[in-house]
Amino acid sequence: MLDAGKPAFAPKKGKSCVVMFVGLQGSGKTTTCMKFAHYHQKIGFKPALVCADTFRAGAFDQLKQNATKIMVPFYGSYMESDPVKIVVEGVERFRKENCDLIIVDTSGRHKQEAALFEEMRQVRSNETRPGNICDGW
Ligand SMILES: Nc1nc2c(ncn2[C@@H]2O[C@H](COP(=O)(O)OP(=O)(O)O)[C@@H](O)[C@H]2O)c(=O)[nH]1
Ligand SMILES: [Mg+2]
Repeated sequence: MLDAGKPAFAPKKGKSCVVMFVGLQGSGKTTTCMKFAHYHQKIGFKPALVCADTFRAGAFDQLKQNATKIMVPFYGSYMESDPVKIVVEGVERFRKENCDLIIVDTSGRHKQEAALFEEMRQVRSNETRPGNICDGW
């Protein structure tokens, strides 16, 4: 998405596109997810937000409050600790609702941890399948 050597990534209206935000804790993922959702909503997309941060306390509340403010539908759980499960359920739900930009907010860590990379790989591999036409993953 941010590779200057490639054409700029752009989701396509009416197609089911999933974008996953990955980064260290506090790097601005959740805030940027909101800006990304809000911007695309204003130009005619139907965005949705999935909270796959089950690591940091308050992460779902943060997403929920901000998503409510910009009036974008969201999915998450206070009980479920497996981010993969939440993403599979959330993406499935929003695909059914014809959302064309499904934004997945993931958890961060204080430094690059092997466990975090593994979690991101699992979240990603569960959602890269036919029907996901964007290669923004
Ligand atoms: N100044 C500034 N602060 C930001 C920006 N984006 C996020 N923040 C702040 O950085 C902190 C962490 O942001 P958050 O989106 O929760 O990061 P996350 O842990 O990666 O999801 C919060 O206090 C945000 O308000 C930005 O573009 N500029
Ligand atoms: Mg966050």
